[in-house]
Amino acid sequence: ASYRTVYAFAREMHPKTVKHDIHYGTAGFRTKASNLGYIMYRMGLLAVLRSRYKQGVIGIMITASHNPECDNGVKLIDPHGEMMEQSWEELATKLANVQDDELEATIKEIVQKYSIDMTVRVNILIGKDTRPSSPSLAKSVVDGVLALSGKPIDFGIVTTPQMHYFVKCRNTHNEYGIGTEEGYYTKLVSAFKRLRGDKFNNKNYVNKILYDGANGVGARKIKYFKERLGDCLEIELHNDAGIGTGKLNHLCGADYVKSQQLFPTGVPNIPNQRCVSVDGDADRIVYYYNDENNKFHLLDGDRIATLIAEYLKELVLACGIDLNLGLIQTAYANGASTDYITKTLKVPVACVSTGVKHLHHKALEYDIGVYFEANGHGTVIFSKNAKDKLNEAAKDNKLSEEQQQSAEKLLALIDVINETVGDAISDMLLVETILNAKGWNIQQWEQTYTDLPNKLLKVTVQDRNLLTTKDAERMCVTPEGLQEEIGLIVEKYNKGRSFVRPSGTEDIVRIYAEAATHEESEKLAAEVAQKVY
Ligand code: 16G
Ligand code: ZN
Repeated sequence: ASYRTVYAFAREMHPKTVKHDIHYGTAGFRTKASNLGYIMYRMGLLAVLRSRYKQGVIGIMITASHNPECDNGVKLIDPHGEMMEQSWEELATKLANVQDDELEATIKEIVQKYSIDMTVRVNILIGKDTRPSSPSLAKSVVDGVLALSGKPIDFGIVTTPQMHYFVKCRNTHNEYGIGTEEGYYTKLVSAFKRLRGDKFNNKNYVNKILYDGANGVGARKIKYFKERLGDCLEIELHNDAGIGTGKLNHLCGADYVKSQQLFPTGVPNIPNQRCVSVDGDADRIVYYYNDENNKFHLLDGDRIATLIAEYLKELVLACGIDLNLGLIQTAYANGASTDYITKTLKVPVACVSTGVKHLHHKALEYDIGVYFEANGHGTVIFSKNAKDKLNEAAKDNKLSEEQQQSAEKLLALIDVINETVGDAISDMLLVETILNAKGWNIQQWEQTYTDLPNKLLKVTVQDRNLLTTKDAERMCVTPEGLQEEIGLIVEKYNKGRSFVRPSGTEDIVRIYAEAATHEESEKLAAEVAQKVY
């Protein structure tokens, strides 16, 4: 009987309005909000199926991250708090694109294929960002969940990483943390305070930061942290415009700052002042400052990753436990950062394809896996082995006091970190902890290595899928001959490196180039772009 409801609901309230197919891409479905009603409804249906199949709580996040305010999107979160498994992305695409009257048959197919017991009672957690379109899209999701007799639990406006955290907590019976907003703030803030102790300032480190909330959910949620952090860390909030002002991500936020390499609007320009920007759903963060000559300096995901990896390596050495630490990057990582990590820090680096799920997956292979995309999305994950060993070490009186304390510090760091996915605010607390521990200002952090100048271009092509790549997107396979041509161009440049890949989120091809000087990197990118047309 519930299948009938599915169709009736679809026909009457959430009819398919878009003719062409849309795909569950790197970050779920993402397009103009006005085209998403039926997609949301169908993702509500899919979440119930996935939840019954996995016998666990599934999350749905409604957001289009750094995209303009008129866009929206949706992605599903698996029980471990990770992004939905890849094999089900195809099901999502299929379910999204069938006609209304094919919905019931498609659901039956999935139920049969995966032997899903449709009598299991399931909870679906729903969260949304601050976009004006989000409330009505959330209602469509709820209808989908109800149509298959699932129980929707609405978390209201939350960040993407909060949603991932809630899902993980609910599936681990609150062992990972309490699965509420309050539980989240308490976990992160108390660990942060434990690490900071009473030394709020240390040598060149000053405990004040300017925070660009991108006029989105990151601005809202940082207030809960401010209240709880008190004098321990002064966060000066900027870009906190209300819902529907059209200012979300506009000339501000992490994506703007990183891709334009510009200081955001709405943040006061104070020379040498440490600043951060988060993106529209607060899963990305970048650091930056303007110097006394008003020159802009960006410290992106690569910088954050190296800072974290270096500090974790020191602590692991200090506690004398044998844990393997690795860093995961994508082809977009600045060559200078990769050099610094492998040669100076002597931490092994792996390179994987763009997209958080690829990085996360690879990071699971280490006891401590640090992963970051250059754009500022990343986190650290710790294996069960690492956690067990650290817990033992912290209590082991045969170890020296220094060893025990290092183990304790690592355990507190684990609690500051949102292991489920990149989390802008958690990452910020982690970076602030490390800078405080080292007594560093942002300039000292920047001095660890010098970025190679780089340029990112995009070109529109007839069919971006004609371009295929291998070796973590660093080489192209088709069109035939293109890789050789790129190779010949790159050779001409001092410290040149360039690659091209089809975007997973836009109908374009992206070109990345780096070289010894700014001019050369621009010229290299332009030359390669010529070959892609
Ligand atoms: C998505 C990915 C992000 C990646 C970006 C690349 C997630 C949650 N987000 O936003 O990691 O950097 O796509 O976009 O996986 P592109 O394919 O258009 O270059
Ligand atoms: Zn985001």
